[in-house]
Amino acid sequence: MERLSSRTLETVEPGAAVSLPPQGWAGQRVGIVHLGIGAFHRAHQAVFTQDAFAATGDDRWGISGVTQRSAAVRDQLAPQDGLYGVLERAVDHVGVNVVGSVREVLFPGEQYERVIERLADPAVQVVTLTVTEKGYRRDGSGHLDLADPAIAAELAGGPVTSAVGRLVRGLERRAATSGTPVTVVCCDNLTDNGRVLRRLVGDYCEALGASDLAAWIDANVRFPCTMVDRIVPATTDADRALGEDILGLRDEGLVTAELFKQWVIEDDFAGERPAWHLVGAQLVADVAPFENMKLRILNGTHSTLAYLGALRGHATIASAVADPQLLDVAEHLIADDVIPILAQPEGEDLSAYGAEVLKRFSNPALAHKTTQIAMDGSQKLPLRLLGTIRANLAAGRTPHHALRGVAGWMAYLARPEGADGLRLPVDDPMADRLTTLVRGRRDAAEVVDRLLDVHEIFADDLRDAAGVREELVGTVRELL
Ligand code: CS2
Repeated sequence: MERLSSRTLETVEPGAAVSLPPQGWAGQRVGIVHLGIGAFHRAHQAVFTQDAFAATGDDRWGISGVTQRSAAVRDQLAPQDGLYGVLERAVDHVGVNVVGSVREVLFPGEQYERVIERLADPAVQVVTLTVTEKGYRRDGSGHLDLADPAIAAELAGGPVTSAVGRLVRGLERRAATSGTPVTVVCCDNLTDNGRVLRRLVGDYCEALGASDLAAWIDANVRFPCTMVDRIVPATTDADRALGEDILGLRDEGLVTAELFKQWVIEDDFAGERPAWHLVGAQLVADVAPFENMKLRILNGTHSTLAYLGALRGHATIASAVADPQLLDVAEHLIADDVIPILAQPEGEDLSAYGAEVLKRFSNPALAHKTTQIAMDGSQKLPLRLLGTIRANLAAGRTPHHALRGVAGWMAYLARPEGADGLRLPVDDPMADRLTTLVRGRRDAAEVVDRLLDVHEIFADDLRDAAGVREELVGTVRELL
């Protein structure tokens, strides 16, 4: 079968199941650099950007996508002239949206200098990032982790491999050349993500002793906060086969997503930006209420269902949420533990939002693996569940369901297998330490105490908070 490319695209008929990039897609100039071009970016910001191009014809916002660690995405997309499909799956719909926003893919392992030039290019007015929670390399206090091996190596003069390092080096070049202001849009699931990134950039400059650069950044670079949302599970061979059936072409860059997508962006830009606001993105003064709603309702419940679901032998989130016992936990987590401590974002009804999230999780066409969401728990737990627990404790309540989610993570680490022999891999930057502490242990109190002592995750307050340890021990015992 022929491969998707600008030439073969001409053989594809648009229709109910296929939409094509707007006329002129190949002529878009690069105006955005994206660091971390994984599946999520391709199914989210790149789609908003294509829609904005379709709505306005403004061709200044093609994307230069930068890979993180490997050349894989470049090798998938370069032979396809940057084109790829988003396979959109709902219970009663399947279709492919072909996207042409990505105008080049750079692999910094071989093209580092190109990446720096792009970041400095005055035509680039927006830099976006999706490098996952762990990609920010923060220490327990939210500052740049100077002991992180990648950061330490690059500060000692080695190759620059971290996202923050590349960003700072690109801004340094920009300051030294055109000096054009730029907006850096963090699109990862972190509380206050824009401010977090700005702090890390500041820490990096400080570690370099680059106070002039830090001052230039303060004056010329904006870091708006954002909330991003779309469920994008890892692409499977079955997805690729389905995409081929629909397009009649092979697509090595295919990504899979639900129909829903949401993007809330703090309206704080240093220069121009694509007309994302015309195609569904919400530009607001304060993102925090939206971000907390999403992280605590959606992601908190997602992680809880992932750990408890995997332990009960559910391979996917759809299967976990179809389990009445787990649905009950999810509903109570949202209604009893999360909603009472949330601020109401403008225009959102929190209960309706929670119900919609659970409905999205139940989409059986997505096959989102519990073990995929279980990844990087050490990074995700504090953002998704521990804030909820702290806020409840401060209000004098015990958040039983959020604690059950944490107990699920603990039992997942301790148990190599869930029900029905489902393997429970530990994929986490702290995997070695966490598995050495508890993998294979059967004594619930020992498992809980050893994990609660991990300061980077729990700080000291939760270990000592009244009732927390007892409740965790009871639940972990049950789960083991
Ligand atoms: C998921 C998220 O993998 C995970 O941990 O919870 O990636 C989730 O699918 C997205 O945040 C949805 O927007």
